[in-house]
Amino acid sequence: EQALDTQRTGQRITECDLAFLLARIFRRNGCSERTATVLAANCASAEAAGSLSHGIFRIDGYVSTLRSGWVDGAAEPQIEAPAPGYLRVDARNGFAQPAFLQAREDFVARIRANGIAFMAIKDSHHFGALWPDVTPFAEEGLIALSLVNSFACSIPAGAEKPLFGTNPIAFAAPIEGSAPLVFDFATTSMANGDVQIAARAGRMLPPGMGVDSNGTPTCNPKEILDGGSLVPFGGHKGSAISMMIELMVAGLTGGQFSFEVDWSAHPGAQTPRTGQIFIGIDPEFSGGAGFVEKAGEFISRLSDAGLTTYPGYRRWKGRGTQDIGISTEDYRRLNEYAQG
Ligand code: NDP
Ligand code: PYC
Repeated sequence: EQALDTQRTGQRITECDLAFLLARIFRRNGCSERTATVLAANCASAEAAGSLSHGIFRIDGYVSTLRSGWVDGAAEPQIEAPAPGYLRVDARNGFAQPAFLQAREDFVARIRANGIAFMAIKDSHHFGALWPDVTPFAEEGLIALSLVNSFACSIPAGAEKPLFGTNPIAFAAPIEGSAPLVFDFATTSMANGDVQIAARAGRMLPPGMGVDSNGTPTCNPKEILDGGSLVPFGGHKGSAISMMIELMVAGLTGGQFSFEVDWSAHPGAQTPRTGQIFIGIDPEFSGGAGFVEKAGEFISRLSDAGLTTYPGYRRWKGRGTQDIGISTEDYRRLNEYAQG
């Protein structure tokens, strides 16, 4: 309430106040308390970490999607365990993160009991960063890998039309005496969100990011968004990883491929209705020298080799320490959504 009552403009706000404001927006737009809290925390933490493609920039898209009726902000997921190491979660057209959190405790128990477990979430919408999903596993001493498919906006290497989503991959592992190793990125040359941000700012992209509607390489983000396409990162290699993500996520959840997402009956919809998978491993079962100690040794060798940082370290070092700068315009818009 404090964040709303204060007539602050173009100033700094704590991550906690931002999450509070965002949760109110989600609730106002049809989300249950649980969904609102989870999505708000995800979005505020992305903004705090400087991951702007999935921070408050996304709120317009969340709101227009919720208002379009494409997603159910109050969905109640269904969870079943067809095998001791396999959890199937049906998000029932809700957001992926609350469905995941509902099954998480059971999933962790299965990882610890079996050494490894798999979770397949289907009929879910993931519109945020993945690192908030995987990082807590590493903080609990576990290894996690998560994959998500999205909507067709990336042309497979050698193909002529978009078929893959931006298909992010996220990995987290515990490191003795240091930050968990966490990487999380789109398997396209860049995230679709960053293309939209560049288009809004009137900024050209570096070469090699995508093509226009004729398949001609372009640096103009508007041409990529308007009938054009991104390309996978790293040519045929990234394309194969993106292909694996499509197959693993749609195939193992029983959900949709990115190219099957059809939101045409819901103008304003932006959140892909697909799926998410998790593989969790308990390194306590590895035997020999402990994984976490070996990981610590590995990181110090990387440091000896001249590496000054590693994925996950920057965010871990800055956690909880900084207020977030929000422009006057963004702050006004968020408050309008929260009240309207
Ligand atoms: P980036 O290209 O920005 O890469 C981010 C990753 O690379 C992070 O793990 C980051 O670690 C690491 N990294 C970046 N620079 C360095 C460096 N110099 N040294 C070491 N590590 C580095 O990511 P994207 O733009 O592709 O994706 C951004 C976000 O978008 C992700 O969170 C992703 O989940 C999300 N996304 C979500 C989608 C969805 O369907 N929900 C679709 C596509 C993307 P660190 O954080 O420590 O800096
Ligand atoms: O930025 O590529 C992206 C994206 C797709 C779905 C959610 N984010």
